[in-house]
Amino acid sequence: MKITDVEVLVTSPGRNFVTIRIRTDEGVYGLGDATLNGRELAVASYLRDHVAPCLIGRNPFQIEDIWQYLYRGAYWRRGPVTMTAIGAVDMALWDIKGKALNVPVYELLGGACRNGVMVYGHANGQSVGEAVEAVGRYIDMGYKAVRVQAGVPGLKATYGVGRGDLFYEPAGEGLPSEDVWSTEKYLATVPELFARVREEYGRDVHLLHDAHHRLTPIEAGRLGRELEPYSLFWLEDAVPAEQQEAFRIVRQHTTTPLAVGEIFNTIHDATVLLRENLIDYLRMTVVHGGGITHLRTAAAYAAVHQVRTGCHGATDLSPVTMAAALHFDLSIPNFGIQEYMRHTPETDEVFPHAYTFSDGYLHPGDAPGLGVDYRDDLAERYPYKRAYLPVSRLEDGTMFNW
Ligand code: GCO
Ligand code: MG
Repeated sequence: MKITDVEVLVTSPGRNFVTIRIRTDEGVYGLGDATLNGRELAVASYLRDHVAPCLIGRNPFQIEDIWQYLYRGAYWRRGPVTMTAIGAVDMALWDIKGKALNVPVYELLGGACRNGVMVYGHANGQSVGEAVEAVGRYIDMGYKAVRVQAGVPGLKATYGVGRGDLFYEPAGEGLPSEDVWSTEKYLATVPELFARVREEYGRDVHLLHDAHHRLTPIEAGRLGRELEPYSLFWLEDAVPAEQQEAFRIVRQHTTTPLAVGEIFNTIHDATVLLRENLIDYLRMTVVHGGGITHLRTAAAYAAVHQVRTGCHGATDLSPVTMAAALHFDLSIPNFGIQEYMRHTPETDEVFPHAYTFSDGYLHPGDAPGLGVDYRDDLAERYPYKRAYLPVSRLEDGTMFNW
């Protein structure tokens, strides 16, 4: 089998997505997600201009060799653009192999280790009261785990508080909007939020929270300690993710489990964290972490240190990534949880998929390959629209972390 064509497809059914479609001389094709929120066209160009020409004529079954060729062969290693591009190619190759051999990808990865993949949904509200009510709606839908975020009094917009119930989408059309942030105001709200949620729904449901890289190590340690009575499943991105050593301080001050890694691109971003047991969950994803091939390396390294996975699964990761993540999650021994932010109906129509949700669990389905398709006829109706994530400033105007 030989690769004959590599297409890079850009569509915006509710938000921008970049997809790679690799075709072969035997008619089988594979799909990969190449979406990097707010920097989509950089990855599209990397693939179209630099990667696609090198793939033509190669044997798509040589997944590992092609991964090494793209990673080592670029000389310029790592980084979100490069690793997203490699991740997209890798996903498409696993898809091709599964389809050609007529098996779902999880069978190629060693087979199912569990019946389904526990996911967490996103409950949020402008106020603590609204957020508490939203948690109830997720529990009613069958979710076993819920992330909870609430607006902060005195701040106009807060990370994690969305425009809709199921489709939280922070990116906005046009140039970046600017949010205002106050750590003091935020820290004053969060413990009350979780006290109220536990009071209302008891201790059966898993609760998660995302601090989105905004705290100093000592602030994070304090928040973690204040949240201990509410037994969180995890506190995510407590401090900026690139500061691996900062987690030593957080860890000294709290037993609240810690998760990080949605912005990591390779295992080299997490070696200190894993070696020193500074985290409990690694959130690297298939799309931004170099594909299924590299995520297997990362998960194996994590398993050695009793760290479990909790792959990123926001709406800016397309259904192709969601499917790839589910095949991966089903097959590894140290799976923890999978994030599941539902896509809009327009997105789901452009990417028909075999995965299904039932009683708090997702299953990738048994279609050959990844089990996702791409409807060109629908995708063409939604041209690319420039869109960015917001940026954040402190109340005095100082640039901060969004
Ligand atoms: C999460 C993430 C997202 C990111 C988004 C950026 O935990 O799901 O933090 O909300 O902000 O994916 O593109
Ligand atoms: Mg996050």
